[in-house]
Amino acid sequence: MSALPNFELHDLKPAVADFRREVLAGLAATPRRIAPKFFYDAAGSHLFDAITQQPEYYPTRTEIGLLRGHGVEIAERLGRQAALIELGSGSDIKIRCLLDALRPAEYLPLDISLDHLRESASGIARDYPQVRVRATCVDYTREFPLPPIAPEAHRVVFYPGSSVGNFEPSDVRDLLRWVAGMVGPGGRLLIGVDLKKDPARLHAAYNDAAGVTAAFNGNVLTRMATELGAKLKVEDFAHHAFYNEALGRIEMHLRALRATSIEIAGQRFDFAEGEGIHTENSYKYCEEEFGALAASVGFVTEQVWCDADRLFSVHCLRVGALS
Ligand code: AVJ
Repeated sequence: MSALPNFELHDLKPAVADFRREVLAGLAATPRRIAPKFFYDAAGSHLFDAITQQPEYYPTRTEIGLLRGHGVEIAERLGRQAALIELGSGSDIKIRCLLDALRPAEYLPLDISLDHLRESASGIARDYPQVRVRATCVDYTREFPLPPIAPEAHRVVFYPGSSVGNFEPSDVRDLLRWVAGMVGPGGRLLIGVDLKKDPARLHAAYNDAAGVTAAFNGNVLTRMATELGAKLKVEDFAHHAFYNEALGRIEMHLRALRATSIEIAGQRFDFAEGEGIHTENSYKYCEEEFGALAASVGFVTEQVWCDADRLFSVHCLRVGALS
């Protein structure tokens, strides 16, 4: 890759050590769990891209439709020449829609997957030479130092894809507070939130017929084997995803098809048939429910865009004076 004058990459090394530590703790816990952020190595990021192409997986194309269809209005809300910070530089298409509409002075993508980040952010630096691109490889679910932004720059955080659904509702407040601190009073958050809907529709989105979501889920086992040297049989585990209506969330698990075990760093974890590892929650919200959550930490809802079928929502939130 030739050097681009408007591109910088900072690697804060969301280390392998964290992966090992969290996997060991998660497998020792009851119920067993692994955080969904560990899906996203290079292979996992590509599998996620493939998920977004599945006919059953409506969130990505619906959100892109909203960003395209309301680009001008969104840009007017957010204001031009912003410092645009993106949490999880997931989808190239979405950020390009926003960059086209918004023309920010700076773009600061944050992502846990280094290869994915480098590829996507350098492509953007190449195609948007007027935008200064400063990418940071980091686990943004924890606080970390942002690259310095001019104090007078007005800041906008873009958090697309309903990744906020991965957080427990109680933790969403901490995340939103942290974002509010990052953008400061008057700063804005543009956030994609998947809506509550017919459970059958939700179920289908996380159980695509081509089995891509299953492969994405299983990829965390492959990572454990290759990166941590875990002894396990990937084929002993099956993808299990369902909508938990009482809790308003999709749950994904890796369920043992037969008695099996995982050995890591001299520790052995036995699984009875049917026992699982909980790998993801994806919370769904009503529009008002999310607005109330945001308001509880001092965000003012300026506008919400939804598609005609009310599958997905994009919220423009402003940090109020009292946050
Ligand atoms: C990236 C968290 C928004 O919850 O829909 C997709 C991840 N998991 N299919 C989601 C995911 C299974 C996705 N998020």
